Amino acid sequence: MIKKPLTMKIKLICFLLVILASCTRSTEKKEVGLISGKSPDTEQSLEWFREAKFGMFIHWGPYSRLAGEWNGKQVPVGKNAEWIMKELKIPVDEYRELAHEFNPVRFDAKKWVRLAKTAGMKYIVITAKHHDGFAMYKSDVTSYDIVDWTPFKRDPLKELSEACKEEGIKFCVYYSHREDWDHPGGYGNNWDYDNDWGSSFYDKEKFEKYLEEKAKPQLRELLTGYGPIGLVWFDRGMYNPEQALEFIDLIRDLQPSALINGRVGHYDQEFLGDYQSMGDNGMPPGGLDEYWETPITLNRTWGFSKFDTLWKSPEAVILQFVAAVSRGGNYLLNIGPKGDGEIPEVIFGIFEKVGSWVERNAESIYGTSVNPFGELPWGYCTVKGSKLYLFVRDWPADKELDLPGLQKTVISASLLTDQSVKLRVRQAEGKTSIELPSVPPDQPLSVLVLETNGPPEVAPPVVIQDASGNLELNYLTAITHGGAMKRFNRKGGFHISKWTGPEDTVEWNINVKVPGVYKIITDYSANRESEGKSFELTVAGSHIEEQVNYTGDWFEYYKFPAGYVNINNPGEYKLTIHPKESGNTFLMHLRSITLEPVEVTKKGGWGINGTGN
Ligand code: JFZ
Repeated sequence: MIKKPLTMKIKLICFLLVILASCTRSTEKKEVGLISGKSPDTEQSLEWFREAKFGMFIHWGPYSRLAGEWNGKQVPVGKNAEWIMKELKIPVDEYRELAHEFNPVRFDAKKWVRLAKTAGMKYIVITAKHHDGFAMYKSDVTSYDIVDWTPFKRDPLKELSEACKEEGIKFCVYYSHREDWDHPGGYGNNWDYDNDWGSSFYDKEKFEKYLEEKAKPQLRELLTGYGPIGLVWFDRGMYNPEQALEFIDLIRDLQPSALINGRVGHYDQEFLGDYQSMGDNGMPPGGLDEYWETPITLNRTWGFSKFDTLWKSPEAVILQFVAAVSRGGNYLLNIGPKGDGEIPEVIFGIFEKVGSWVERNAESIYGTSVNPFGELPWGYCTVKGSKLYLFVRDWPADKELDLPGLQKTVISASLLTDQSVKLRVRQAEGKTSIELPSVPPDQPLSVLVLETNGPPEVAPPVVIQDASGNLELNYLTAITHGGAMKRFNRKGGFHISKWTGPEDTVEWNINVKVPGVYKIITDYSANRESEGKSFELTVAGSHIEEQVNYTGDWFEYYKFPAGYVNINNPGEYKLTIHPKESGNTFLMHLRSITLEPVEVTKKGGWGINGTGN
């Protein structure tokens, strides 16, 4: 037997160890990964994202030259012009011919990046490959890319990444990893190929061939050829979490600090990635505990359409942007450049006006945290350190602005855009009111800055009975502790979850005007792993222990009675709920708890849960 030199042996052992480690890491991650796919770098990377708040989304490709029309047929306004190949069932060969003529000679990367800066945007997400399968960069994986397939012969992603670097803008890429209407193994083309697959039915061999020979190699090209990537924006996520994790692993290995959006996995499942992605033009009704981003169209399409001129006004953009920031998220505003590389003129006007408002109010936007007051009737709020920024949309006729529940002393108050204008503040019995000038100094939002004696604290919300005497407890008024979180899911909507142990508690303050017996109804969803887990609910001296019912799947919600409570006296009470034991699966996805008054006819020796208070 040939004696192998020592180094060879060591190399072999090391190689085997690496393989072993990656297997265990991935299985271990798979275990945990199925919960989040997050990496240690995520929190750090989320810092720039949380600071940035405002990004430019760019949908640009061969569909931009068609501008919503093909062969005299139009993509209906309101439908996505970038979907023209599928909307009008353009055969692959014909679409490929059309792509041959894509030649955006008026493309100017610096001009695009400067437009983003004008508006106050801090990152740019460009479609490297959309559902049509065409690569908007020089790809060696296929010749179906802008350099090899068109007369343009330039790499717009290279030029954009360099322009972003020069201007200090984060360069990010969009990649349609599941949907590809050009590749015979991609999802979605049911007019050339029978690939209109779903979550359960798909041609595994064909799809995995597409993943191995196109999607993954192209993502590798983007992660190794365009410098630091701020984030990867996946879309129409993988139905199979394992496959989604393979894309996450690729990014963690090649660019560990690159963020991954919440559409790497499918939006109807437990979300993977580093932050939650709202549905298109989605806006949560209140603050979330998990960081999120919403993609927004400037008109009603992502790709350029010559038929869609329903542009948002600068005021509408500013209001929506501030609503997103005050609810703890980022605002990713889209542009659809034309096929010649020019950006529709109207967009410059909108971005200029948005940008001048953002510039004069920048302190109240970048790096701020979520509004602590819950939704405000007159506008929005953000926080930074011991400063509160109040965005007044509806200027009070009596020039008095009420701020409910502030539990810190206001040291100073002024207009943000003219801090020489000091505002008088009265604080009594938990109420804070600010005396305003007669006319609003700014439009569509005037910003006030209040300095408090330390980071602002706010009295927790109190839920009052509705017209039918019910007390509706949901995520908007919940106070979460430990790992319990207010979350969103496209299928599951707004709910509370991520609680795995007794320290992960949720509580509500309730004000009961009508004493009596109340039925407690919990509305939640739970998968097999959570079935039978115990939770404890306490209110008005009643202590209830219940077991979780299996509801079929996460986001399949059902209402379950959890017992009765007898509230003898009107007043404020605290209702708390938490898992009884520790575990590593979520207790449930709780949508709401309702306390419903129950008509009871009293008989001798009567009592509920053996308590009466
Ligand atoms: C997808 C794409 O199909 C579309 O072309 C565009 O790129 C957009 C940003 O994303 O469309 C979606 C994705 C998700 C939802 C709706 C449309 N959603 O979650 O409701």
